Amino acid sequence: MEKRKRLLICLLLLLTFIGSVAAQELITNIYGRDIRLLNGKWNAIIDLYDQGQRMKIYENQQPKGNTDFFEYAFEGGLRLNVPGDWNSQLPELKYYEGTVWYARHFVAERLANKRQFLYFGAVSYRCKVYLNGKEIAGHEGGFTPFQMEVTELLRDGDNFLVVEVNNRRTKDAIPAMAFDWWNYGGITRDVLLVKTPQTFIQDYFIQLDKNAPDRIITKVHLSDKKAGEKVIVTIPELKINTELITDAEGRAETILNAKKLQRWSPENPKLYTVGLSTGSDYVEEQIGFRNIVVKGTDIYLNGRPTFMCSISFHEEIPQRMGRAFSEADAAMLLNEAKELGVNMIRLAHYPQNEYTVRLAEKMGFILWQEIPIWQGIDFTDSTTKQKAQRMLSEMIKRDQNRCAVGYWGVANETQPSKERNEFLTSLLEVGKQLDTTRLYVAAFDLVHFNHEKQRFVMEDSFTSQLDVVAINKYMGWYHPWSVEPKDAIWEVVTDKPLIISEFGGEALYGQSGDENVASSWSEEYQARLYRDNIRMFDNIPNLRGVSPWILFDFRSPFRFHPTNQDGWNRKGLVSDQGMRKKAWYIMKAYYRKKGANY
Ligand code: GCB
Repeated sequence: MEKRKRLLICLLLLLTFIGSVAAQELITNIYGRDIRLLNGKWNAIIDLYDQGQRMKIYENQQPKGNTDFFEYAFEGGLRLNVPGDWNSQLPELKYYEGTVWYARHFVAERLANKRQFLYFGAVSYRCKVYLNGKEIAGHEGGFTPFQMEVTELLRDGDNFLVVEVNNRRTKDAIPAMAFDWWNYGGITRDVLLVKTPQTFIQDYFIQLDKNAPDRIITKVHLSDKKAGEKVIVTIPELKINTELITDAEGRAETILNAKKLQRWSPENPKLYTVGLSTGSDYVEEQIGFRNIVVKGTDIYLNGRPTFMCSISFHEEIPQRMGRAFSEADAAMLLNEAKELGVNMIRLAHYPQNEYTVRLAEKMGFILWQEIPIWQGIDFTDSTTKQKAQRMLSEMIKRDQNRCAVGYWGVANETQPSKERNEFLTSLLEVGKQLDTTRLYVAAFDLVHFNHEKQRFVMEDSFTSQLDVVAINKYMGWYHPWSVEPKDAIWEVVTDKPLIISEFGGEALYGQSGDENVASSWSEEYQARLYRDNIRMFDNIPNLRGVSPWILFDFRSPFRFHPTNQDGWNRKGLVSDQGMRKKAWYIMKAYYRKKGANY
């Protein structure tokens, strides 16, 4: 009996624990809500040996009796900026991979007629959240948002919030043990306290049907399972004012017909004010509408075959050697992309912050967003698979109404295997359940020259499941030219559109050298490599876009060359100091020429 009782208690505890850490459905358009930013200077403790848990430092106890003492205090110690990575804030944290505890006080009010949530834009890589001494949530994945309800947990007056952040690389993580960018740790995006009505509009999807220029798919989900609730959707500029009624699940959906719709495009990134209201809630945001589909080997944007003149960047400000996190950071990165003359950006290699996505949409960039399934992922691990599925849904849910997003990327440079195929197939299933209005893409690095055929070829059965196949190919850098660029003919997944999602080579800005010698790390070599690759592009019949690697030089721990790299991947078209290399001008000219096609 005793044993059974104990077992039952254990089970109950476990259930409470699972309940407390379970991810909650994200609130759509968080910045359009009644929010308060909890950014600023937070107190921090570096916990290299993971002792904070044992010491329960999240309780932040103060000594009371004469014999009381605590071997920690948040007050009077390290202070870190939130949002921000920790690596760039303190020399001793530059290479740090481990735990840092963040803490701050904030004043709140318990409100009888409102619900309140804590929302984190991103915490890298895993974290536990403690409010007023109790663990209330946990999250894994460094690039997607999560939230938790705190209505019943807040105190009137002072509240104490602690986040235990850990960025140690592990085999079961995404990305896993090694990746070609800096492993920034910290609370890297905004922290918000959000207020909503008791029953509120939790989620809505308002996007154009992929195949129709005037049918707006509209789906709304209330926070409670309330049937018979009225939801009014308005788009004043289109004279749309439509009433929907929720079903027993609190859901309602319809198709809005929008005859005189001006579609969003890179040349005219038109957005409409869309409002949603119920008896108790109102939310609005700027939403755009566009069609993106594949027919044969073409990508059609708003019914027009479109060539993707793309560029990639990491979420990093090179001059600061730190993560980008603000609207000003987004403007810096995007303005430089605009100068290059692109109509698309591949946000590599993980979902980047919402400021970047929203500003990119206003500026007219088509976006490719992807999750960090980057080489070396353990496809045999079912928990890793679940993590990937969750990351993908968090990415999609956050940006589902950003028409600028044309592509969801599910993987970068993976090797064929049964497990890999099952893993990625499951991701496509999860994605398509949530969103059928974008193209699904993955990048592969398996194209090789077949001497018998005298052709570049690739065999990977998984490509058949994708809308667009993307290829990373470093001709002239990791691969010497097997034939002259003019003879480098491609026969790769010939029935689908191909995008060269990466090509390039390294050059140290300001260094001149032999254009034929890679190890000169010279701008001349990089420029020549660009000219050669551009020559080869003419030999790829189904090529529908290119995306050089990469806009800016970026920090990477495995770039060891002491003088030419010194911890930087130098494939940027623009240097770490913001200076344009020779290859930048070649790419700009190529895009100007291609511009005629979009
Ligand atoms: C790749 C990766 C990218 C690397 C790049 C490189 O194939 O996708 O993340 O940074 O090559 O520079 O080697």
